[in-house]
Amino acid sequence: MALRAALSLPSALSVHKEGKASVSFRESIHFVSTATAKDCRKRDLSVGTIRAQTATAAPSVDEATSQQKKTLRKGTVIVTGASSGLGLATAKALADTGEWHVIMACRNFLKAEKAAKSVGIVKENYTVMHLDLASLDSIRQFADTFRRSGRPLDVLVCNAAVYLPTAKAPTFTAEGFELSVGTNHLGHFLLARLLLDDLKQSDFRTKRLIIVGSITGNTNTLAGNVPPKANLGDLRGLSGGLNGVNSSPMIDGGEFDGAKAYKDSKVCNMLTMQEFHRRYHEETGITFASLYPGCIATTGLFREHIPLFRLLFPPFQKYITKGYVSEEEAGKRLAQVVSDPSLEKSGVYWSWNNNSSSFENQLSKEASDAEKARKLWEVSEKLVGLA
Ligand code: NDP
Ligand code: PMR
Repeated sequence: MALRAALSLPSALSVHKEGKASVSFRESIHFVSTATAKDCRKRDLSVGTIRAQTATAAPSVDEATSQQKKTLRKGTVIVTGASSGLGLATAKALADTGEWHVIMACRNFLKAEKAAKSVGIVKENYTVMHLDLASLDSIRQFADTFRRSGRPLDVLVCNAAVYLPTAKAPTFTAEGFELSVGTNHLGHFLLARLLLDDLKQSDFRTKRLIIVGSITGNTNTLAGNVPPKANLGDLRGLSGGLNGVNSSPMIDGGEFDGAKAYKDSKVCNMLTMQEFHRRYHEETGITFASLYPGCIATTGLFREHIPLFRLLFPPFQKYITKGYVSEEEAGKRLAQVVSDPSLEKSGVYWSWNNNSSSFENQLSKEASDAEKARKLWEVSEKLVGLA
């Protein structure tokens, strides 16, 4: 009964202490290339030139060496919100392969550095860069800083999120968007749009844009039917600027509800991935994907929830719904979506079954509504200053 109450009842209490991310990882450090980013760029350019000139001829010694070097170059992956939970576990899983350099795009620089050290990510395999998704200026600055670093971009993972289930009133981003949708959707929307050209230029073996979704935004599931349910309506609140002053802070124009705002933001994430796929996959060859990594009930996502919820949620998911997954396992799943050749298909919402094998999942009616996705895209680009 207590469990049910904690899992279903909102509370006036809110917890500001961070949930502990207890991640235990197998230490496996592989070969690490020590080439600088500039070296990578130079090499890639030369590979491109040689390829174009010798399209039908047998490979020259130079070309063979360049091709070899090209496959040896590490991929560069940006992971937003890599300072805890899923983002950190994914950064660790990717860095440990020795094949990836992870840009940890985080709002708290020091926390991210400490987190990387605490899970043992080797220094050569990551760089922390500042990114606050609740500020459009910060996002633009991040894109500039990343470009100035000289690294190519091969994969972008839009992972960061906030969840404010106990908030009684809305809070806002620097530009005055309700914080959950502003951070989880609008911030990532601008970031992904700004970095699309960089992704296009990648000549790595794979180039991907991944936006983390969730089961709770999908009303074709039991989890997605726990109230309050996601519903974007006709986007009237979003069209009005989501600012709570001359428009509602909720996408559908309704009263503020923090849990619903999060679930709505996840629907936006899944719609955005599909709209990217429709607009750009054929032209660019970029793989666009979303996923539900499983219920990672121990992460910092629940830091604002009441203590009883945080106590009971992990055993509830472990023993009752059986939807629980550890941070380490979830990190491996997202790392697969980043890197695994068998998950190259674009436009897919990935999920995993109980024996941890991936499958293409079905999205709810709303989360696969192409017309809504197009409208969401157009309204979002106006709000973030792209149109
Ligand atoms: P965490 O709270 O552990 O991680 C969220 C990350 O987002 C943190 O690194 C946090 O930074 C960062 N973040 C929050 N706001 C901003 C901002 N304004 N700018 C930059 N970074 C920000 O949660 P999870 O690991 O659980 O969540 C990761 C993703 O997984 C989310 O997209 C979530 O929706 C999704 N997901 C989670 C599930 C779960 O069961 N936990 C289930 C399904 C999907 P900081 O460390 O500074 O707070
Ligand atoms: Mg849910 C198979 C059942 C299932 C799964 C996989 C989840 C995942 N949840 C399930 C069922 C239920 N949940 C049921 C039956 C209840 C009512 C007791 C329930 C309740 C519940 C609450 C109160 N669940 C929650 C909450 C949250 O606050 C979490 C949330 O909605 O955050 C937005 C949550 C979650 N349940 C999940 C997952 C993955 C979450 C985390 C949120 C997310 O990132 O989507």
